[in-house]
Amino acid sequence: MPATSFDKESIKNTIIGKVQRYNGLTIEEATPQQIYRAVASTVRDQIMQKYMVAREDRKKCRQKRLYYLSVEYLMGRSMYCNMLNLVSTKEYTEALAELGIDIRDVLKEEPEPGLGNGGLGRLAACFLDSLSSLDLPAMGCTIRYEYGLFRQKIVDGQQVELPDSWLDNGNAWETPVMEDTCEVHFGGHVEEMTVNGRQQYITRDYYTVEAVPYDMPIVGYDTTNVNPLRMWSARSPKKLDLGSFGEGKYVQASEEIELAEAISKVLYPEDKHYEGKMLRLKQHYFFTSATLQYILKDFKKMYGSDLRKLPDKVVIHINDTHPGMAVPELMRLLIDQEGLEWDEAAQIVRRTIAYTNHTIMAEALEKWPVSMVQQLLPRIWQIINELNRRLCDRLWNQFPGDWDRIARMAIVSYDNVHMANMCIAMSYSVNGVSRLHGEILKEETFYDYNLVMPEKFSAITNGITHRRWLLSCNPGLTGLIRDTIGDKWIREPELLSELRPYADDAAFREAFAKVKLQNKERLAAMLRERQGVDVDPSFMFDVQAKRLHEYKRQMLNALHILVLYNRIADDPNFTMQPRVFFFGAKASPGYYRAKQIIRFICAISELIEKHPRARTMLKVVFLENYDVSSAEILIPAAEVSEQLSTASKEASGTGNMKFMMNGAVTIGTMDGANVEISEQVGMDNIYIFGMRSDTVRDMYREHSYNPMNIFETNQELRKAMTQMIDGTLFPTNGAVLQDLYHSLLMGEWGSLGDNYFVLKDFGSYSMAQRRLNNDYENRDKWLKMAVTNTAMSGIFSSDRTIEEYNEKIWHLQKTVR
Ligand code: 26W
Repeated sequence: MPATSFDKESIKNTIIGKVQRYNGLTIEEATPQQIYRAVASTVRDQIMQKYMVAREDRKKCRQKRLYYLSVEYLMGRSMYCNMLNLVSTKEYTEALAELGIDIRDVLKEEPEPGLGNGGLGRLAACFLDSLSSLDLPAMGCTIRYEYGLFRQKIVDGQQVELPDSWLDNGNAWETPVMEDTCEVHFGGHVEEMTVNGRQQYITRDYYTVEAVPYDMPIVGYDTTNVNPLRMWSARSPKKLDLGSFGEGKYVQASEEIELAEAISKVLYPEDKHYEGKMLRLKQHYFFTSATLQYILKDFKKMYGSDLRKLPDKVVIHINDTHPGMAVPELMRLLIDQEGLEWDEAAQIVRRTIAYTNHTIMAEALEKWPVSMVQQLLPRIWQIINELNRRLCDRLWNQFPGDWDRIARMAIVSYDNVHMANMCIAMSYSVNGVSRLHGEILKEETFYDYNLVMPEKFSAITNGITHRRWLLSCNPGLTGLIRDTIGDKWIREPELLSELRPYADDAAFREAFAKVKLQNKERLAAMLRERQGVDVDPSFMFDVQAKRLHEYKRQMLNALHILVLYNRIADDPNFTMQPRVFFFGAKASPGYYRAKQIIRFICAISELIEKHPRARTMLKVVFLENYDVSSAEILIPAAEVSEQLSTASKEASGTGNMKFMMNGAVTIGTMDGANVEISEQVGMDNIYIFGMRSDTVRDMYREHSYNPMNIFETNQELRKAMTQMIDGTLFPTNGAVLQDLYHSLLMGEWGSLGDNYFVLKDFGSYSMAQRRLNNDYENRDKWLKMAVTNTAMSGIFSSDRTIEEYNEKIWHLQKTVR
């Protein structure tokens, strides 16, 4: 037993003691929230003991350290995963039980930190768990938003957004680190002068925002390694001056304070369309500058003042381009503060920064109006401009006269700063997040850059932490796997493949089915409690859960459900496997069409409920406020995983991996990581449909696709689409879905409509669904597929992903003790 593990008795006594000291109460008198805080504090004590060891290890080993910068970290709740990584779930569960407390009631008290939109933020969270568990030295860096992603309610079939004030009762896991507070400067103007023969740049009349770090310890599984997640909070350096109270300046002063603190107020809920909003730029620069200042401070403390060694001791990984201001900011610090020459500084930057791209959607590629950068960050603008000038010089030599190419590759063009170009030009590594995505980056999105610097490009397929997404969220399945193949797979998840032969073992299959049924019952209970909805666990559970986007094609799913409804309604002899279709999806508040899709789904749900026979085999449930915590209940209950993105559009997907690991069978396109999932399980254990990504890209290029041709030939589809606007769904107002309907049939900007090929792929999707429905009737066949999916999911553990990043990009040493 390691010194840091707590036994049941000491856990019990610590909790009793804390409730007494914090609240002056006995356990019986304490509220659930008070108990939660006492338990969290106990778990934290245990982690802190390890944290001290980890910090000593770091000082001793003096290893290179990774800084993983991301504007989003979608952590989910911490308590249970922390207990799990401390290998103490049993001790805590029993200790609480002996105090008369059900651990589940304690876990429910934790607010979920929803500091992310979707895949990108959740990936960062999975990475931290794996980094700690693999004994790699790292620090996650982000913004401590006071409000995370909005909470979603469905009112009258429409999305309503509510603020997510997750910090109301404080955050039990964080500690402020006041001594690392630093200043970030905005605005002003730059003065150039020569001091001792050297050109100097001094910014004057800037305003200051203070950056205060809060650290959250991330403990690895059964190890003493603990890495911090550092969250920066904005604070005004101005203190309210009570002396100015009488002079009426009080209001102005408090307004200034509010403006400064607005920087870390709220997470932007857009994850597709990029809008050059000043506040967003402030957020990005704020946390990037604070992080870089800290990195240099820590480096100098550990290794002295020779910054040329920075690349040997530090790697800065930027999660998409959002922290891309790290490039000019590091240049600025090295030149203006540390006195290095331009070329030296540029070389250090190019050897220290690595960049991951997460999307090829043109509208999501980050760009900032020059005027905005100039005004907000005048010195940074100078540096960007100089980086651009030198880059374009080089390109001009290489491609004389090729203006188009140079414009495509430039950092600054058409009055915008193109963040991806800056990140590629100034980093040593650019990676995509699945094999297919990596290829598209090279052949399409960054074609020109790949010609010039092919050695930078690679692809590393995403992963998910099997500790949260199997061990923690699916104890039933975890128990069954342990009873069957032992527990070596917990450290080496690819050993899950030892389960594969058990797909042919009838007793195992039945045990597997029993676990699935229990998870379906657990989901049903949650829905009854939270939404007052009743679902029948004997129905097939089919789930599409992800952000709402046209490219993810929730429409394909919805239209197909409407077609099924019509088959039932029009033909009294038609039957099918009873099925519940679950949707979980938040729409960006300003994304009108996405919100219309939610209305469409909810309207279909109501239509079905009104039909006595349809109700017996079809149901649609829109799960409100899909977040990490509800995913942990939803995913283990799923039997079918819907991964329907237009091929080439989904960079990887990670939900697909979570469903697979929990024994759901995928119906999906050959997109992102679905391609690799299909290779792992084999084509017999997945339902692949639709156009392949090269065909999709050809069709975009040719502008030849006309959805009207399909509308006119596919009668079932035509009928369903017509029902969108003929009063079937909205009897009192047929025009509600007008725009959505038109978007599928009529185009703009040279397209003939249906930009994501919903109609084009509908036939193929509908056939795949028919096969799936028939196969589900064959219970043995279905269960074999489900078991195979779990068995082959090990490669999608983020442990594998992180090992690959480390081999190809980071080159960190594992802490040895
Ligand atoms: C509006 C600014 C903006 C633009 C793009 C914010 C956030 C983004 C992200 C890049 C969107 C995102 O989350 N991408 C997803 O990243 C996952 C992790 O790599 C992939 O699995 C998903 O396929 C990809 O859509």
